Amino acid sequence: MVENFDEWFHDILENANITDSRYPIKGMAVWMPYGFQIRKHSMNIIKKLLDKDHDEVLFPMLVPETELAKEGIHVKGFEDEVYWVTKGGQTELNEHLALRPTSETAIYPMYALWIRTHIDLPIKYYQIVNTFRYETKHTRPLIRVREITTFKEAHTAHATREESDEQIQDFIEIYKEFFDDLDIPYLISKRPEWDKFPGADYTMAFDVIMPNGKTLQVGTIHNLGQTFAKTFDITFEDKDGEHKYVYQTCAGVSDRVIASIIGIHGDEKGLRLPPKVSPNQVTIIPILFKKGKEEVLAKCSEIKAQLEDAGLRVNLDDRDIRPGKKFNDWELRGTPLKLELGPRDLENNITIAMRRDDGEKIELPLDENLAANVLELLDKSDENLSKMAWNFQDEHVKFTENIEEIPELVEAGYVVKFNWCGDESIGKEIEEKTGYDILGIQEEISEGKCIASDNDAKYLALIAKTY
Ligand code: A5A
Ligand code: MG
Repeated sequence: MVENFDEWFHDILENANITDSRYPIKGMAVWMPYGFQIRKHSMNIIKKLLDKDHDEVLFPMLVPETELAKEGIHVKGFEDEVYWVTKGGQTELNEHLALRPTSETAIYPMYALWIRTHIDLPIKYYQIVNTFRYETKHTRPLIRVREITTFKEAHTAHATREESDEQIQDFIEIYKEFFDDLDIPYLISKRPEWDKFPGADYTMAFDVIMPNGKTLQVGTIHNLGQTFAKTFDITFEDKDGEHKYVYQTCAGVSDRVIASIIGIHGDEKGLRLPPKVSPNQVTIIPILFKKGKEEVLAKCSEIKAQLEDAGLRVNLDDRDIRPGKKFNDWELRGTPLKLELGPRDLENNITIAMRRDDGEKIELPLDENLAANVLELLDKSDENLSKMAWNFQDEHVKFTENIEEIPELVEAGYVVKFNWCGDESIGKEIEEKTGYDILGIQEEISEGKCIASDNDAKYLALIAKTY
């Protein structure tokens, strides 16, 4: 799987009913029912986390050209990726309309109208929408799409720089909780100057290591400073009566979150879904013979009801096919826990539970403790998925003091940690010499030398092969 990860990933999307990429536009795909459910449960988690102190809104998808063009650096970053609406019916539009590649230029002109005084601040809105980017790099389902169907973008405005910096920390905590719920480990870094979001003061990023060693940026958090505030004239009257520009931040995750769930937890048999996002947390598989068929099915329905009462998502697979085929199907689809029940089990008043994460089989009595036992197994499986994934990440980050070693380490599947002085020219030299991207800096250090110059090291930085 590791060797052929891209192929494995492509196949699983189709075989597990996640997406169908045969839609006749490059970089766009259909969400299939099973995939849609994983997406829905994942989005419910991030919504719940944000709803604590953000408000959900919904902006139009089209952005007037004049607004998009206003912020010079921002538009330069996106101009090659924008899809344009130029006609309404037969009529050439006076003003061309962009399909949002992201929504700063849709949202901030409205912030300028809404924000009047310090009482209106902070403002913390988010939306989950589709955005469009005419990506020129190789497109891949969920990973690099041209219609990002699941773009969660949050946009905040604050009275002071300190508050905007605190907001960045809040987003980091929210994303940590989010990825923890998905059992997904992450590397957090501050992007280098030359790789920050167009228009941002600084960008913090969450990267994951996929099984082939390539990193995937799964979330970004940007401190926008006052750049957009000045462009879109977003001002407020402060307590001292002075008119000031707001400080802004924004943060986004996308379909890549689903790609990371699939890629990081999957194995040669298929998906292994974390219980919190699995469409079915438990799948009951009856083993049916002519004799006693009705009794077994009746018991399976009873178990289903019992587990649903405990708040679980349960599926009873009563399709008229071989049990072995059902086992394979649900292994492929990654149900965390399967319960098997045949006539003999019924006689013994037990069911055989099988964990997808480690394949362990456990006999469970069919009594009033069944739901509690099942919940415990799901918790264990959740913890184990997380543990295995964090172990993988820990084992795939390596420190070196020798720049010559970077290519062999990266090609062997590692993200490499190194000392860096922080100079842009040296950073670019490191990227050029090794052929990989600096993800960013992780922490400040006060000892050691830069890996590529005589300067003192200032940061621990990460470099990797990226998607
Ligand atoms: N407005 C800010 C939040 C923004 O647009 N940031 S961003 O450009 O970094 O995008 C947010 C996240 O969307 C990225 O961190 C990345 O995980 C994801 N993303 C970006 N382009 C994508 C693409 N073409 N396909 C899938 N995901 C993408
Ligand atoms: Mg891009």
